[in-house]
Amino acid sequence: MTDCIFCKIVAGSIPAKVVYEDDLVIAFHDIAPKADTHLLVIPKEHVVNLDDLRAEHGNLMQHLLFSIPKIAQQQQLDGYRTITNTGEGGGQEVFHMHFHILAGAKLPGF
Ligand code: DGP
Repeated sequence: MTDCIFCKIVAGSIPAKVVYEDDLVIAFHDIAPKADTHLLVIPKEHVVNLDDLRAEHGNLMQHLLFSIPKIAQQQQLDGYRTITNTGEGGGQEVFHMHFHILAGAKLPGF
C-alpha cells in the first residue's frame, strides 16, 4: 500500500532501525519507545490487523509468531511482553499489523 508507513519501511523508502529481516517479516525499533526495548515485528505483506486475517495467512502468521522468540533471543532479552492492537478501539494507530515486543525494567503490570 503506497500510503502505509510500515509498507514504506518494508520498501526501504523511509528509514528504520532494523534488527531482523527475512523473506516474510521485518522487525525494527519503535520510533516512540514505551519501554527500555520496544520493537515492532511486522509481516512484509500488508495485512491490516488480526481481523484482516484469512486462511491463506496461516503460514505467514506461523512464521511471524516463531520469529518473535528468535528476535528476543538475538536481542538477549530477559523476558518480554508481546502486544498487538486491533482496530481503533484496541488502540491501533498504524493499520499494518504489527506485534510490539516490550522489555526492560519499566514494564508496568496489567
Ligand atoms: P499501535 O498503536 O499498536 O498502532 O502502534 C503503532 C506504533 O508504531 C507506535 O508505538 C509508534 C510506531 N510508529 C509509528 N510510526 C512509526 C515510524 O515511522 N517508524 C517507527 N519505527 N515506528 C513508528
